[in-house]
Amino acid sequence: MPPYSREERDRVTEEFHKLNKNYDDFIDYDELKAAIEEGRINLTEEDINNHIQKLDWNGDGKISFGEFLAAYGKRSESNN
Ligand SMILES: [Ca+2]
Ligand SMILES: [Ca+2]
Repeated sequence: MPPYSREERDRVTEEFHKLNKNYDDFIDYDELKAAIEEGRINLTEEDINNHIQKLDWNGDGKISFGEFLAAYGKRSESNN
């Protein structure tokens, strides 16, 4: 588990809750699609499946908070 500062974790949590409209602890296809339609994330509808596949480590078709957090960790590592 990569070390996250409290601020980073708070930011990821906030980001996750913005996308997770129904508070079921997962981000799914429909929620990503809604976020795109509202202009909150910078993806095309065609990107959604690719994006989910990349983030969805356990293959249940949804992005859990752990998977979301891991994706953020990878992103900040590649910036270093
Ligand atoms: Ca959800
Ligand atoms: Ca998953």
